[in-house]
Amino acid sequence: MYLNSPVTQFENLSLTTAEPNPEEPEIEKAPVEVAFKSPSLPPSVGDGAIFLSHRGNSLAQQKSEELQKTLLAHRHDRQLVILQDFPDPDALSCAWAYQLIAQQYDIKCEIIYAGALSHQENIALVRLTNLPIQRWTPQTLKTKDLSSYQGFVLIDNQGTTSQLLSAVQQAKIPLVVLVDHHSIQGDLQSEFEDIRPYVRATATIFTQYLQTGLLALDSSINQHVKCATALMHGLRSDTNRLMQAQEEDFMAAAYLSRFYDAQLLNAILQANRSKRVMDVIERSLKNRIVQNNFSIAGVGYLRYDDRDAIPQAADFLVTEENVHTAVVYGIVHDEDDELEIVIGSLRTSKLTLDPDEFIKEAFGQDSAGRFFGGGRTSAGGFEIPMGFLSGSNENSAYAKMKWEVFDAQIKQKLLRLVNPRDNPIQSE
Ligand SMILES: [Mn+2]
Repeated sequence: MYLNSPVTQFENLSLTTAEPNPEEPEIEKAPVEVAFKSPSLPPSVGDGAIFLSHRGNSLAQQKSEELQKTLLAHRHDRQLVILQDFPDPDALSCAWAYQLIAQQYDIKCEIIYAGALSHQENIALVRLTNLPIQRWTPQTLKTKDLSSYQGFVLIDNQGTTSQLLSAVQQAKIPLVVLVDHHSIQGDLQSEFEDIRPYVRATATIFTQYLQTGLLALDSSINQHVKCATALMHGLRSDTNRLMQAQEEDFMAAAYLSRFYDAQLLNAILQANRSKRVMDVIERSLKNRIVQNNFSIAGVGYLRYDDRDAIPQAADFLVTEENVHTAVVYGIVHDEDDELEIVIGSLRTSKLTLDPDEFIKEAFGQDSAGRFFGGGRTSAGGFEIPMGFLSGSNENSAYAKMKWEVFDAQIKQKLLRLVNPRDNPIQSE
């Protein structure tokens, strides 16, 4: 569900590299025999391995070995790496790291997402690093021959936040690799699985894979430097600029610091917010209600490309005095207004509040038993499809009425948890 991304905008096409870029050079494929390390990954592989074994991080070592075995078993395959519809820096950077690792085994990965790159920093990240990502809308999917892929991969998500999941499942493509740090969201079966909800960023997990020798980073290879920079950005953004980082995350950042480009990271972080994003933040301020230290704001309708204004507004609302948790939500619609979805983000500084539990409790499950959202430490999100009620907003009175109903319903569900009432009989 991820739910936790930042903001966006790219009507200015020069800003976006979301479309597949046929010129994107395929990375040179090293001969498989040379490229992979011995399957047993001896501790002598790279000093990172020693680093980790000092900490007794045998899980990272063991998972790296398992992943390597899986990759060996899938040499020469073509895989789809599916990200959440609105990918965040953690997802983007890890997918890239996976692609670089996998290509040593002559596995050709295409990194795809269905929604939009919706945070100014994500657009800058993709543009400045030439991050090899492609946007596949459900329409794009129809033009693709899915039978040419032997497997798919989920990174920093478990498929619940991607419109593409059902298509690859229908095409009977097997899930080969699943790496995530969100709580378990379903019963997906994956050949290789590494889900560590206590790790703050998937970038930490991938950096550990690199450290244990799955890919030897080389500062003289431009692409490695850019990928390390992307991982550093992913790690920082999922740990609130390292403020919520724990030892493992700091160790990963320390390792990346040998390779990353500080100036490039700085350029990514300097990306400015668009006016439309600023407007959504303004609406969230105006509309917020504060109860029991929760700040709740509905922001009405917003465009797909501005979807990431929601978590940014939540980031801002949670900074108010006496507020420990902020929830911001709105109805996001695509260009044709055909597809509408309620999207919300939660941010909390309250250590005892588990965003995953809170969101699952507040919104429950859909008819297929899937939760509408979930979370990780300090952040969470939800997506509620509007189905039959989507569209027809040319009638503004209708659009307004529809928003009011959703707004009231979401508020009720949230307030039920914010002001729990043990006694349903109200005494005046
Ligand atoms: Mn993440």
